[in-house]
Amino acid sequence: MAESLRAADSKVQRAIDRERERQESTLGMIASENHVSEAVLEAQGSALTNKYAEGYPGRRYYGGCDHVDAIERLAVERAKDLWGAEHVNVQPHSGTQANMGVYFAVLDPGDKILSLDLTHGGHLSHGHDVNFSGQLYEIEQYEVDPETGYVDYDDLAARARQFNPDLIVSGSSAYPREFDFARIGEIAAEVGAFHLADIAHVTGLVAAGIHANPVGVADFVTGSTHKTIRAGRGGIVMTSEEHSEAVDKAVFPGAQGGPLVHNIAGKAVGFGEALEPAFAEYAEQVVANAKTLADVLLDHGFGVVSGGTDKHLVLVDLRESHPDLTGSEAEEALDDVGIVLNANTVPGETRSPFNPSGIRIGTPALTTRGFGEEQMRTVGELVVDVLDDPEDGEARRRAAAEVDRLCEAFPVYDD
Ligand code: DSN
Repeated sequence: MAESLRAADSKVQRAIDRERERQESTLGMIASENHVSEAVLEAQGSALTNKYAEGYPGRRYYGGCDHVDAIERLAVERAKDLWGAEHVNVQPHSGTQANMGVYFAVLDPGDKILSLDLTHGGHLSHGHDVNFSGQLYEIEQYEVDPETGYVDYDDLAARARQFNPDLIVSGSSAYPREFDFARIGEIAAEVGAFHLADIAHVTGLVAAGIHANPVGVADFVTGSTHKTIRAGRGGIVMTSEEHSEAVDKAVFPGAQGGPLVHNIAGKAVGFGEALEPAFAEYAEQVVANAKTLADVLLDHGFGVVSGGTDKHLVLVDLRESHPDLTGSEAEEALDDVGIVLNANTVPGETRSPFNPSGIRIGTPALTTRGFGEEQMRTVGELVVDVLDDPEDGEARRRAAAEVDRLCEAFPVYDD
């Protein structure tokens, strides 16, 4: 039992070592990723993984739950402090499971959901036909205005009146602007729909008070806990007392079995860190860095959806500035020099999801490493140099050397 992973399974250990080295030696710019603290890693990699705890604190279906009860209560209380919700469920295994919990709480199969189209920045779990949400419910989608790149609220309202949804989802995975939660709430109230605000990407920015908070405005707020909030991996549902019982029943036993208590411990630890004043400074820097990145790209003629960003990500539409370069080719060229991001569909997409026309670039992970605007400007210039001529080997070599220098200067973990 005492054998270390290195001694017990060198193949898995080697792959973990390599992954850790990859994270240290590349610039992680996938907008949904971050680097959690050693403390969060320790909590997630603890003996808690051994424990089954179906149910909720004080109401479990298994014995021996005193300590995991204490941990789950801490996660819930800290989440209430961060986002101001009356009721919090920290058990969803992911943001998608959090959305499932809300759908199961208030919808029946065949009910109607109005949500943002995936290619306009939405998410699979908001009703895409390859996901359970698109298979169980009838879906109508709103879009962004093709001219401005902002959600077209008049169109959203018109579709709501015509479609008569049971639930409207605000929230996104690749929309660079804040949602007008109050306006969507008014539209939902007008048509008698519930309003779910999915803040998966911006949980940290909302907690830090630099992004509008839909808690108390929307009926339900879901999020993931490992993106901008930088806590243990998973999801969260927030709601009022009124819907608390329905949500809890929908998450367990409705959608899930035993909670992942090691992840819940990681959530508790990360939420505790986010309650410290330094976290607000971090979140502000995340946004300042994204704005700097957008400015550099705009200055070099790149198409930036909506002309900039309010948050942690920039969505680049390559079609006008680089018509011969697809998002996947851009992702590959940047990956080659150690800048890791993802190809992404863009509003009005004319290619395919597998080889789309854009790239999504995020700043949460680099900001965790200590990057400020100066470094972000450098990174922006590297992106420009590589994408302006992906065949230029000399430019790639220069970029790779600069990536090495930045990685050494800003390590992720001390060891
Ligand atoms: N996969 C996440 C993202 O990249 O946005 C969302 O689930």
